[in-house]
Amino acid sequence: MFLKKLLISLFGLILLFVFNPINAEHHGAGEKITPSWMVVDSENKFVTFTLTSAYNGNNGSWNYNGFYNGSANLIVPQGWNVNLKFVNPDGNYRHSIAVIKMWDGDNVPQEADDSLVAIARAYSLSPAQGCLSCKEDVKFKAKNRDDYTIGKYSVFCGVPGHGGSGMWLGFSVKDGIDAPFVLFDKSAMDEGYAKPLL
Ligand SMILES: [Cu+2]
Repeated sequence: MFLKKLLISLFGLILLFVFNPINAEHHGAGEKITPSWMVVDSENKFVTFTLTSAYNGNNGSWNYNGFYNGSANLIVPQGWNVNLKFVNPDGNYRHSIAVIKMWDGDNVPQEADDSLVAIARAYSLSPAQGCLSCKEDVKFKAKNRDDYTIGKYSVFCGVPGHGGSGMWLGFSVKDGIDAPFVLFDKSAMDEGYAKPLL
């Protein structure tokens, strides 16, 4: 009996060991994609992501390129220069982008002004106000803060209620990779979502 229990425990431990790395990766999960809206200039260590807000009806149109709830995670090597080419074609709803620190658990901010921005210059003008029918190049260097080592951020719509309702993408700055990429996590999207821009 004891031996049986021991064996079951051991088996459980082995299962945990085998499956845990997958679970641990869950937050950074997804399919690696090379979307049309990402342009990489390796020679100059420069990456451009064109992010169109209200791209389609997903999440009540509160999305970027059709992605929301972190379903796209932009991963950039430490030290690269980034241009988030923000486009809001919508004439009725204001939107913005602000790169803010990833929150813990469910503590998603309801709005984000420039005081929440986690990487120098990584925000569009007055992110809590947003803008209508507007474009802005948001250029900054992907550099982790000294006081903040996990490298996980969010590209967030700062307009009150938007980011808090899912209008955000993941953004990570990583050491040890030599090119940017995007992870698409379909499981973060609602069932029946329209195709995001790939
Ligand atoms: Cu918005």
